[in-house]
Amino acid sequence: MSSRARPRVMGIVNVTPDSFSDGGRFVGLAEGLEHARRLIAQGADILDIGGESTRPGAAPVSEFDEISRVVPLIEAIRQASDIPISIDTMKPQVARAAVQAGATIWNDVTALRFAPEAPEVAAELGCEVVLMHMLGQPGTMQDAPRYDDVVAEVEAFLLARALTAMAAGVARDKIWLDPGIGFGKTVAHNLALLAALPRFVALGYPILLGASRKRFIAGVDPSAGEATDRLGGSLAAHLAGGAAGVAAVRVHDVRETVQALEVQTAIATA
Ligand code: HH2
Repeated sequence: MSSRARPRVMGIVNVTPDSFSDGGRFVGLAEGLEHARRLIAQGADILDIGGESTRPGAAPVSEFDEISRVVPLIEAIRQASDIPISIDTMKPQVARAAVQAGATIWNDVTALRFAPEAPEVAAELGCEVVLMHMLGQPGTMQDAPRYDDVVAEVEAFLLARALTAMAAGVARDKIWLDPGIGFGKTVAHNLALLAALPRFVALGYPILLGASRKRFIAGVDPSAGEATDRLGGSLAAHLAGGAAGVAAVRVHDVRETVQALEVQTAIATA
């Protein structure tokens, strides 16, 4: 029995031509806004706006292009709703422009390592910051990733990045941690991290979990070759997050995820 609230559901809105699971579908401002409105109607608690794909082989995007993609969308969402907005970027100047446009969370898959000034910019912006673990670089991270103890190494990395952020002036209560499912990890590494979610939650920082439609699901169920065939596996992973007490889950399938987490909480509090 538990009275804990369910994780918040962060809906993914990509304004990129090449993101891995909805590639080419939500490219322009009008489509992005329509998608954002749909996710809000489906019960999203947060929207994560991304203008650059981290998919292996994805084309890099210039700072100017990334800002031109995300800022008008953030402004348009801000006009339509007061839902919290996170900006999924590794570039400090994109984060700055996004926060000025109304984002309140900087979601950084490089954990403030992309540019030397990133930790100071995070402190100056005063926003919440998601520090995610990634081994290597997006282009090559899936080339035979190796760990002696994946859970211990990801944990040590995240704690070290939290210390770096705090040393630059980011308040402790603004920091979230994310084990980075799929970022430089084999199927076995991803499963070990999911099994260890209670240990990550016990670190005392809010944990964000992003397993939505990721390739490890096809490692367990080879029939799930297409990203859109992975709803069941995504729900299973995010329910494991709910059971462990993660603060939020980053998903494409908002309605189904909200329903699954609501039922999980209803059972736990029955
Ligand atoms: N996964 C992706 C992007 N950003 N951010 C966090 N904090 N955690 C994640 O697990 C995470 C993330 C995956 O990126 P991409 O390949 O661009 O696909 P999509 O944005 O459709 O999930």
